[in-house]
Amino acid sequence: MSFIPPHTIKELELKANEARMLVVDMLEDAGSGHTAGPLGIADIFTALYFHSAKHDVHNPDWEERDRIILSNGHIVPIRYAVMALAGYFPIEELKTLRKFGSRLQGHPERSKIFALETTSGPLGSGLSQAAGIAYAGRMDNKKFTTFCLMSDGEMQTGNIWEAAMFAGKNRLSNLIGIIDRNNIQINGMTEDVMPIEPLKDKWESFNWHVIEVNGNNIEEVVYAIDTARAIYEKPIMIIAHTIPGKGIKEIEFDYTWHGKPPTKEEEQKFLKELRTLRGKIESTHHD
Ligand SMILES: Cc1ncc(C[n+]2csc(CCOP(=O)(O)OP(=O)(O)O)c2C)c(N)n1
Ligand SMILES: [Mg+2]
Repeated sequence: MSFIPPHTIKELELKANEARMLVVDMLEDAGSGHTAGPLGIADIFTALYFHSAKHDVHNPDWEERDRIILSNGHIVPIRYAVMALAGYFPIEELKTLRKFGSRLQGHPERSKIFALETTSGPLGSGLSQAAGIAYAGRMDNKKFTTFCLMSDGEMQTGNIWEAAMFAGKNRLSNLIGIIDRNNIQINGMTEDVMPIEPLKDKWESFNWHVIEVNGNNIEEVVYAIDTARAIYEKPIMIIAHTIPGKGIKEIEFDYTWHGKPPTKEEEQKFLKELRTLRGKIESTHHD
């Protein structure tokens, strides 16, 4: 397993913080959208785009690129923010989120941005797409990895488990799923709406290798992806335990923030909180 220098982790943490600030800003501008999910999964998207995934901003169609499939399309603001920071489009374009005619719709559309692998929004379909892409990649003898980001709410959909069976049967070790286990969905806590536990046991029984991590700890996320790449003859599921709304105390753990944007006043307050957090990260000494 590769060693990640502490200063690299710090850089990633700062990047995730910056992406969170962009998310708060763009959602307030849009006046609608999802806040809790994007903030919670910021560290994972940052780890992928700035460290773990193979991709080339100057050649988005590069055949050997890792495929990043976003199944729970509603959390796309964080993907847009991280992609903008990585140079896929101008930061100013984030202001057009959800605007008529914009490339940056509330749910991602591949026809508008080719650097996205799929269009998504209807929950539960991403893993089937990802499993098909991974299967085709193996048939073509390609070395890329297919990542599929999913939400815990999606675990309640039937299509996920068909894909789980398919990938397990075909030993798709080039497929790495990541579940945002944030415990919330649109109208409550997952275990109240429709329990999905024991989640690890479920995936293992479908012949997947399961890794559980703190999804808000970038170092853990990076090492988990490293480990996943070394697993032989099984698809891998990373269950990432995250805090919905991570970084902003008022939003953390509160499912009512699933699908509402901050007001102008809240935006200012939240940005201040994230700036304080940035100061803390900057002053942390990693030896
Ligand atoms: C097939 C389908 N049914 C319903 C919806 C509406 N919907 C959008 S997000 C969501 C909640 C899903 O839970 P989760 O993704 O875990 O929410 P989060 O953690 O982001 O708050 C629902 C029901 C949808 N997008 N697709
Ligand atoms: Mg959720």
